[in-house]
Amino acid sequence: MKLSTLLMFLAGLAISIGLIYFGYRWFVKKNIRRNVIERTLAIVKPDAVRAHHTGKIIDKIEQENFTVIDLRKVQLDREQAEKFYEMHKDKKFFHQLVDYMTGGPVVVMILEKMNAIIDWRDLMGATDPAKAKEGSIRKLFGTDIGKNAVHGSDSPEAAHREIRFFFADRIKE
Ligand code: FUP
Repeated sequence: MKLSTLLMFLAGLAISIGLIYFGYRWFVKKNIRRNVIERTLAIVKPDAVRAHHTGKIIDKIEQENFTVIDLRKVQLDREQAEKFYEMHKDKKFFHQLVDYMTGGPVVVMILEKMNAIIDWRDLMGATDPAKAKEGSIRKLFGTDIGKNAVHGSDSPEAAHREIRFFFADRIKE
C-alpha cells in the first residue's frame, strides 16, 4: 500500500471517530425526551422571590405534574454564586449575574417527573423574557434577560451537579 493511501485512510478514520465522539456528546447534551423519570434543579431567583412570586411559580410547577422533592430558601454569597455559574466566568455579564444572584434570597428546589429536565426548561421559557413563549414563567414573571425569574438545569450532567451543589445530602437517593 502506498504511503499516501495509508495516510488518507488514517485521516478518514480519525475524522470518522471524531464525528462519532462529538455526535454522541451532542446527543447526550441535547437532552431530548428520554421518557425516564428525572430530577432537575429549579431556582426562583431573587427578583421573583422579592416580588412574592414564589407561590405562583410553585403552583404552575405542580399544575404541570412535577413533584417538589425538596425545597430551601438560601442566601448565596459571592463565592457560591461564582462557583454555581463558573461556566459563564469569561462572559461579560458574569459580574452582573453574580451581583444579581447574591442580591437577595433564592428558593431552590429539586423537581421530579418524567423528562423533568427538558419539561422544566419548556415551562421556564427562553432566557430572554421578551422572547419567551406566552404562559411561560419567564414571560409571566421575568423582567429582562438579566432578571429572568427562574433557573433550570440544561442537561442531565448539569442537573446532577446543581442538585449536589444545593442538596448534597440527597444525592445518594
Ligand atoms: P439559561 O440556561 O436560560 O438560564 O441561560 P444561560 O445559562 O445562557 O445564562 C445563565 C444566566 O445568565 C441567565 F439566566 C441570565 C444571565 N444572562 C445574562 O445576564 N445575559 C446574557 O446575555 C445571557 C445570560
